[in-house]
Formats: sequence, structure tokens, C-alpha cells
Amino acid sequence: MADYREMWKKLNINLEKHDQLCEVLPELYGSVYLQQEDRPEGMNYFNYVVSEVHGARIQELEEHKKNGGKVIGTFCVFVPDEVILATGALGVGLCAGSQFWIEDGEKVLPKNLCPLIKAFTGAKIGATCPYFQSCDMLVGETTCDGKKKAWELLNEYTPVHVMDLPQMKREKDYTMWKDEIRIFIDKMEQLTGNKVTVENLKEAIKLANKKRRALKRLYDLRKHKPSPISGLDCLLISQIAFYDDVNRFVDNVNKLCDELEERIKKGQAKEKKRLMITGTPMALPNWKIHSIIENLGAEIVVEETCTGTRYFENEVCEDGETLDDLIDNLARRYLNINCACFTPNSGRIDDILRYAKEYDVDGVIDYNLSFCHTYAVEDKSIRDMLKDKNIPVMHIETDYSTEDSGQIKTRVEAFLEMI
Ligand code: BJ8
Repeated sequence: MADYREMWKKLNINLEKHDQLCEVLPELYGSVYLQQEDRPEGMNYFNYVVSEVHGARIQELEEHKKNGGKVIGTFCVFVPDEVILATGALGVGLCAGSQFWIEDGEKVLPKNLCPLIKAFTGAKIGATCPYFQSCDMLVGETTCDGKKKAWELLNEYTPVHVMDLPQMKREKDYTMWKDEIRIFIDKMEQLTGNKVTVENLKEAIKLANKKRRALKRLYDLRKHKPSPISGLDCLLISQIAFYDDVNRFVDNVNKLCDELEERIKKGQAKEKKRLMITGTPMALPNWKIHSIIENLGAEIVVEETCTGTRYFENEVCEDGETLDDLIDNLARRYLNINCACFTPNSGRIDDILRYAKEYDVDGVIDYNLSFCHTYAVEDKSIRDMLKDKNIPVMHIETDYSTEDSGQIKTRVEAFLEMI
């Protein structure tokens, strides 16, 4: 890897601490990813992206800034990427998935809080994440209480714009969400000095849809029995989707899909037990559950999460004559995401049932980050519905530590024997 220390220094990274992080990641990646057998050639690109995660991509962001562009950090799939792209800015997902950042997060946040929130806060206050350091503005949203309050803390470090997300899906909520998108457009115009027009917003919608289509193509290939790619690899690709250059990412996903189609034609190894993960997102480098399950010989074939189907399902309609038409299209697509912060959220149950059929799963793992109450409460309705359809389901509540890995492994083993 090239020497990025000068760049990190300019970004005010805590170099000493950051060195510790740089030591942990390759080791973890090697043990989780590189030991998988028979990986598609096309995964080499994604290996490269991970090896350069705090290097080459950050350099590109810095280059973009030198040329007058802005970098925007986001934390939720409700924040419309299209607005960021239309103003010529680059968006990066900042949700954090490593135990490494928890200690710093707990310096300012209660211990009994969702690890995702503690980790991203810790990444910022410990100055160990170059993505955070590169951002000109962060965009928060009013989803769960923990996140809502974390924006106030982060705002002391980097300006945070908060989008007020309605938590019901009535017509007046669409109107309100449209208004929030308009306010976000104003904010982005002020920050970048670039106007959002029908032309550039349409272009941005097309680009974001292109990414959605590539991911959908990848997920559709997982419907084959056996899946031509591991759940671990797909999870990694979804995680990388949040910060990689869009066109390059789409090209590489499509190349990989071409290879997977060839694999399917050739026929492959024996079938494995097929599982769906549903629940809270798995931010990079949270590979814990996938790694445990796939090491036990089963395969994860779909994730009904924000690092899965919720990120790419449903395209934004590309038709429209006016800016208002396009904003309406954005509002309709985004408010259609079924996150547990909504009430009611029966759409998520319909999605899970549909995926169970489409991907022909043998069982479902309801994955819950600790202290994420909305998803924890939805567990009951999901369990009831799946039991009703005779689909085995298992709930796993966990954080980023490895302390409970042995116990989870034993439980998953028993579950796999039963299904
Ligand atoms: S659309 S899931 S990305 S809010 S931070 S809600 S895990 S307690 S991330 Fe999320 Fe948007 Fe919903 Fe998806 Fe729970 Fe943690 Fe809150 Fe979380």
C-alpha cells in the first residue's frame, strides 16, 4: 500500500490510534474473507477496495475537494443520494461496524446504546476514520432516538444537517418528506454553490438507479441453487456500495455478475441450507454473523436489511418535466423503504415473505443489534408470521464484540440441524 501518512496528518487523524486500526483490519479480512474457497475472480476488485479503504478512496475524495467539490457523510438509506450527486458532491456512508470504535464512543455515550451509534461516534471523536475527517457536512435523520441525539454531539465536530423523517406513511407524510427533500436541496445548493436542475437531478436519478440495478442483478443470481457466490462476499459488496465511486462500482458488480452467470451455466457444488437475514444493518467491517453461519456450511442468500435489499429495491421513477415531479418521485421511492422506525410497518413483513419464496430459503435469522428497540419489538410479529407459514426462524441479538461468538455458533448449529 502507498504511504498515506501525510494525507492522514492533513486530515487530523490520530495517527497512533489509527495505526492500531490499520493492523486489525487486514488480519480480520484475511481470516474471514481470504480463506473462503473457490471465490469468483471478480472479487479481486473488492479485495483491492478493502485493502485501500483508508487510502486510495480517501485520496480520490481529497482530490475532489481540491477541485472545489464537497464530500457529504450519511448514515441512513433514507437520505437521497441523488440530491448529493446532482450538486456535484460525493456521498459516503459513515455507519461504522467495528468494535474498535466502541471504546471512544462510550466516552460520550451510554454503554447501553446501539453499537452502530457508539461506533460512528467513536470514529469521529477519536479521529480514526478518514472518511469522517474528509466530510464537509454530515446528514443525519430522525429515525431512532439514539441517532437523533447523536447528531447533537457530532455537530460539535462537523456541521450536521438533520432530515426530519416522518414515521408513518400517510399522504401528509409524503408531503412532509417532499418538503424535507426540498430543504435538503437548498442546503446542498448553499454548500456547493451548484443549483439542482431538472437535468442534473435526472442524471443523478439515472446514476443511482444504475447502481440499484447492478445490485439487484447480483441478488437475483443468488436465487440459483446453490448460490454462485457466498453471502459474505455479497455483504462486502453491499457495504462497499456506500462509499465507492458509483460508475466504477457498477462496472465491477456487472463484471462479477457476468462471471457468476458462467458459473451457473457450468453447474456447481452441492447445495447448502439457504438462509435469509432480516433486521438491522451490518456496517463495514461487521461480518460476524455471516462468518459464523457460512463457516458452519450454510449459505446466506438474501439480506432484508439496509446493507441488503432495502438499499437497492425499487428504483426512482426517471420521468418528470419539472423539479417538483422529480422530487415527488424521490419522496415516493424513499418513503417506500420499510424500516422498523415506521408505524405500522407491515410492508417489512410482506417483503420478508416475498423474499422467503423468491430466494427459496430454508430458514430466517432475525438479526438485531443490541439496544435497537424498534427491530427488537418487530421480532414478535415476524416470528408469528413466519411460524404461520412454517418457515423456521431464529432471533439473534448481539453487538460487535466477539464475546458471544461461541454461544451464537452453538445456537446456529442447533438451528441448522433442525431445519
Ligand atoms: S432505514 S435500519 S439505516 S434507521 S441506528 S435504527 S440499528 S438503534 S440503522 Fe437504520 Fe436507516 Fe432504519 Fe436502515 Fe436501530 Fe441502531 Fe437506530 Fe439503526
